[in-house]
Amino acid sequence: MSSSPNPAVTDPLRLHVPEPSARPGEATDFSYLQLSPAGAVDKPALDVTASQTTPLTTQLVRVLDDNGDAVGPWAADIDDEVLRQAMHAMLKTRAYDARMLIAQRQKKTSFYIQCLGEEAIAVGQTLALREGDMQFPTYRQQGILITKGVSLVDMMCQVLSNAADPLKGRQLPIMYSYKDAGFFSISGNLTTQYIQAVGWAMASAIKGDTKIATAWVGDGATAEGDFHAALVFGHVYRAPVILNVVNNQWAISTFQAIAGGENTTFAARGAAYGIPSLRVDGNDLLAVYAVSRWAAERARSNLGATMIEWVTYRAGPHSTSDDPSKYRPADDAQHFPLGDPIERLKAHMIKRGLWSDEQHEQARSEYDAEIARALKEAETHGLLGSDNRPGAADMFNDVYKDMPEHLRRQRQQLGV
Ligand SMILES: Cc1ncc(C[n+]2csc(CCOP(=O)(O)OP(=O)(O)O)c2C)c(N)n1
Repeated sequence: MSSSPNPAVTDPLRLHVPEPSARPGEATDFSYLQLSPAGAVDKPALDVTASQTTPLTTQLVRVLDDNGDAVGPWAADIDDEVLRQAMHAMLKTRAYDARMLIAQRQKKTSFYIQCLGEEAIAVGQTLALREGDMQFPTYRQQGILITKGVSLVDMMCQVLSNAADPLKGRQLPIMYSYKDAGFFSISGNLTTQYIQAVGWAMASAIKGDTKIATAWVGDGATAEGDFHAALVFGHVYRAPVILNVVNNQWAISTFQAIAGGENTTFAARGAAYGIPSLRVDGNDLLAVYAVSRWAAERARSNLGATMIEWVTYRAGPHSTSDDPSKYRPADDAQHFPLGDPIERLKAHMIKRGLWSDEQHEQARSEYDAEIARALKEAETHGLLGSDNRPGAADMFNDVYKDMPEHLRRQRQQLGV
């Protein structure tokens, strides 16, 4: 009797469509996150190879433990002053978001995006960089600008698209651009900045400069082709760039599993392309700072790109146009096992004698007041629906370096 080499298939095939473990009214099972205890993950040598980091891409670098203590190999020296700066920048970022959200609800602007719960990542990395480095952000890294002390009034004028808008009303609110602050123009097209950051870093190397670039992308946007192109170029040319993936578990209403996160990690992708990669607690300011400094040092030492997956949670709606209660449990953020970045840093700083509940409350109310004052001032330059806005003639400038004939004609047709 001979057995058939190709037995008849009886079960029909089924398409697998990943789903989150919970929908509204249910409780998320966060066990998919694969957490490591604080202090448990090694700190590799700067010249580590990608394959040596492969085991680390399924672990999680964490410094702050549940008692607010800094533990393990990544807990090394962080200045008290850096911690204070980080706390102030995180509180200010949160206060800015809260105020701008209200401004949108009051119809002062058409649109806003918060970074609630993700403040530590942009703030911590910015503090680990140097003047002259260029960051290629998404719309959820306003913490970079606030850490750098960019004028709040100026940022607000962009959000209000008013007469003092530095971008002359041409861009959707929150799509900032601050070349001098090392903040590359935000584009609405997801992931385009990722490959541009690698190119900028390559240019810095070609010129023999000492500046490095940082690239930012969300978990959902890693599914774009530009993500893969960036990894290939970053690896091939050993570009001095930090490739950040902010895994906040959601891309609008889609869970990270549908972007390719099921049974793997985003950090694992970097290692597979030949880029040393780490997976890090994004709600742990000390871990963000330590790992960012390490990656920056690797880049400056001509050791090439580093990929960092920051594990965090998008605690707020995707944007002011989104209602997350339609697709995820309303109390999900409170159950996220990595907690809140501000609360965790606060507990650590109080333990270290650098901060107190009173100072915390005072800083919070001072930022609320400062931001309210800044918004009042920004509103004197106009807001949504007012006539106080950039002139229509501006609409035709800067399409090209010099205005071509057909744009001149269109401007004349408009009579401006
Ligand atoms: C090329 C492109 N496709 C789709 C969109 C619409 N869009 C805007 S934000 C977003 C979700 C992005 O999610 P993620 O990358 O996880 O970042 P997060 O918003 O969570 O920070 C989508 C699909 C877009 N802006 N550009």
